[in-house]
Amino acid sequence: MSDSDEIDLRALSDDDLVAQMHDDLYDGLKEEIEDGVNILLERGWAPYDVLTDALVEGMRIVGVDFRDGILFVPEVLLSANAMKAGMGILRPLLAETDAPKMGKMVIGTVKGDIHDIGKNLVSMMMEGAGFEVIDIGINNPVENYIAALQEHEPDILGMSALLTTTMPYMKVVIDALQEQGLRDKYIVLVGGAPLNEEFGQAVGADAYCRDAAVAVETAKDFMRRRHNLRAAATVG
Ligand code: B1M
Repeated sequence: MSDSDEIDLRALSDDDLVAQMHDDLYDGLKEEIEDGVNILLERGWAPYDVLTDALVEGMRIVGVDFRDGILFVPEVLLSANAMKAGMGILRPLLAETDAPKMGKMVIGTVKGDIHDIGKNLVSMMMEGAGFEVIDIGINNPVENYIAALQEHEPDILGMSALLTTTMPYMKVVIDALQEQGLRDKYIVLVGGAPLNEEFGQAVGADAYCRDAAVAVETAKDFMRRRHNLRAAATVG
């Protein structure tokens, strides 16, 4: 029996509940995470705050202990599943927006990489900001990206990589776009924990996005520039 079985989550203060949710995420307790998310929402928390303070911060703690060899893959998988369950409740709330469609993005995790929590979060936030998002999932070879770009004709291509061994694959995709004369058709945004600004430039992306909020702002910024360029071309 876990500690959470004895704890009445509703009796906890907000701070204690969030701390408990970090523990529950660590222990991979899906139902408790779902309950915690619902309670915070009932208490009037904004979905974005539930996401960042309770779930993302909890996953950060899991990541530290995974790195230090305290947690192992099976345990982290349970945490990831609990995180996804919580995100599942928040997704429709974050996507609820009357904003006019800002643009379209195809996003996927690169070949050899199965991490998808960060990518899913970026998708959710982009949808919430009024973008249409086509998520092509994990472990994507070049062919998948190109097929999705041709099928959906987005403004933006987003790529995610969480491993130092898979992040170079982003260059493979960008080089293929270049070779096929497609590179300039898309705004290419990259992200993932091991990346940085310099890496983004080195692989030929338009921008590196540190987190989902930055991805949204960067995407909006590039879309604004794109609209301005088109307007200028029409006038000229
Ligand atoms: Co893995 N894993 N993992 N893992 N895992 C890391 C990445 C690691 C850093 C842990 C560690 O050792 N410290 C390490 C990589 C080390 C390295 O490469 N140097 C690692 C390893 C080694 C591995 C395995 C090789 C372990 C093994 O098998 N021995 C294996 C690899 C499997 C594979 O992909 N082939 C593996 C497996 C797994 C699980 C399956 C158990 C699970 C993934 C479950 C899932 O995703 N469905 C898992 C997890 C959960 C993690 C950690 C703990 C957490 C990742 C996460 O979800 N973070 C991670 C530790 C860490 O990152 N510190 C780790 C929360 C998420 C919200 O953040 O993904 O960074 P993040 O996304 C952010 C930003 O990066 C950015 O915005 C997001 C939201 O703010 N962003 C983008 C991300 N993608 C973007 C795309 C964009 C824009 C922004 O496009 C526009």
